[in-house]
Amino acid sequence: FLSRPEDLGVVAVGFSGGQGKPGVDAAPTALIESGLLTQLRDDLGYTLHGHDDVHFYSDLAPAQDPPHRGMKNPRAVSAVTRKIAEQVYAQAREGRLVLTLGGDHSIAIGTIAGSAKAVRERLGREMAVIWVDAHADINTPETSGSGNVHGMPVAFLTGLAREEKDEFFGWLKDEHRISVKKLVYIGLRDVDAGEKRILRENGIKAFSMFDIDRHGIGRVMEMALAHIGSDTPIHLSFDVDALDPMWAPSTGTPVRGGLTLREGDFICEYVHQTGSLVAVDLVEVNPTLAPETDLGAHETVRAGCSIVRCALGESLL
Ligand code: 6HN
Ligand code: MN
Ligand code: MN
Ligand code: MN
Repeated sequence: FLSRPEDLGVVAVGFSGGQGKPGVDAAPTALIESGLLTQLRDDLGYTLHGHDDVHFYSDLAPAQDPPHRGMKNPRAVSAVTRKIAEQVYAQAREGRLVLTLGGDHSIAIGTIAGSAKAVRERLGREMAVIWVDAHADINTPETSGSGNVHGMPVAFLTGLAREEKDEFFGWLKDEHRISVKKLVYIGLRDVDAGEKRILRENGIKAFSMFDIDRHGIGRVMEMALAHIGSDTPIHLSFDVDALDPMWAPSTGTPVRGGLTLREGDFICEYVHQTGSLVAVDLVEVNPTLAPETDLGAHETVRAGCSIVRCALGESLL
């Protein structure tokens, strides 16, 4: 009822400017070459829209992009995410489910801004976000130790971080933002001290690996959905580093002690089953980072494909 599931808008973004390691820009091509889109079309029956090429947006990066409030590549990340917001909005406005293949997690500034705006217009509703990640990505420019914007998207999307100027995310308006009340984290295990304070002070719902071990992933998903409330459109933003490096070693900031592939797939299946999914991001696959052997990259791409297929209903009988 929320979107026409047979129509899938695809946005493929080869962007790495939200962090320092090259190679995450190669992920969309690797995922597509491994057959992901073909599977979605032929096996799951989706009609694909807008998938014709991977966008790199090198033309949007200014020649000079010095730090601003400690943020690295701020103009490039702002310009690219603004463009992504337009692309995702254009797909979502048509009532399509939107799949975005990243790219580092800074691109979620664009994907969530675009889908939140479309959901408000189409359904008159405020969208919820399920953020599956080892990290909370809710640093403000001031709390960030790294200056990498992929550690800040949630702060900008919730309005906890703000900027006036268009060239530094000032283009983000209320229509693009989400409420901290409609945000749920799953899989956290490497949260900076400043981020913990932000989570606490804003009463943000977060299920860490401790909670998953304690309750099991089934109960955690029940509690996550209970928090969001039924009939609420859901944007699922999945950072592949939520998975244990055993399953997804090729990623820029791996953290041990993560989700099994099966737990990751279950999260996606569960969200799919609600019928409320409006958009999915898969980010932070870096096929050029392959600890030990080349198998690392292959396995990580394979895990990413599995996550996406489960979110799009592969497991339904
Ligand atoms: N990600 N909290 C660290 C930072 O630099 O702010 C790590 C962020 C990781 C971001 O994995 O999408
Ligand atoms: Mn992330
Ligand atoms: Mn992460
Ligand atoms: Mn850390």
